[in-house]
Amino acid sequence: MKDCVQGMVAAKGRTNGFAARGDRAEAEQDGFAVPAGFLMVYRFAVAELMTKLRILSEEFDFAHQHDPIEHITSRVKRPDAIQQKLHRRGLPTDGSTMAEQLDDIAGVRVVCPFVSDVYHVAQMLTGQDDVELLRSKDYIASPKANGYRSLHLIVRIPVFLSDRVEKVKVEVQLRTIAMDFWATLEHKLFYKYADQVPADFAGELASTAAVAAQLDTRMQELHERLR
Ligand code: 0O2
Repeated sequence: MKDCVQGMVAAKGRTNGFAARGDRAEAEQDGFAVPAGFLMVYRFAVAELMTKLRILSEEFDFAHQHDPIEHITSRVKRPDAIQQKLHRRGLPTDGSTMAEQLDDIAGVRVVCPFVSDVYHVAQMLTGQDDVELLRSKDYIASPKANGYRSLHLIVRIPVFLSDRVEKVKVEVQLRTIAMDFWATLEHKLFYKYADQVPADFAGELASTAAVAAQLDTRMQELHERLR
């Protein structure tokens, strides 16, 4: 596994992690009140999940001479993105609404070599006693109309603080290198259209996703023949 612990939003100039600036500064951004300390537990949850995934990666590689994880990235949603999402859904912007209604404040993206690895990593992760699977969406079995494929899990894990345990939700996106390649470029190409892909592009886009899916199938076959 390549240790690629950078924010999914790094391209926008921010990195994730235990940043020197605290939650107080985040709370003040754009006048939007994310309660002080609110995002901290999400950073801890991401750190815990990253550790779990690194252990699975290294130990599986040791035991089976195959690393099921190519790389992992993570991010904690920025206050302005949290605010936009709440506004879009017409929800109040208090801390408990944020925690209850938003599943992706903490996000971890796991990129795997083969499709079989995606399901295997998901199974190993959700099989752990302290990982509660709340929801899953399998966009590999049922791709989105634009061709997007990935396995999305919403999990809840305990974060042990000085005086309490908090159960924190994390969105885990698992995908292959080919799926990640497609999703990254699709996001870049159509970002300015804010998800409204021009009609004449839709078919073209879906067919590029089909090419990526074919690559995955052929690579999976080669992987199985060599085992
Ligand atoms: P970001 O910046 O990546 O966080 P939600 O929008 O999460 O409340 P929904 O629609 O059920 O609810 O979410 P879903 O379908 O599980 O997808 C959420 C995330 O998946 C997105 O997060 C993207 O990261 C990714 N995703 C979903 N569909 C597409 C797609 O068509 N193309 C690409 N490139 N990524 C996709 P955000 O919040 O949009 O952005």
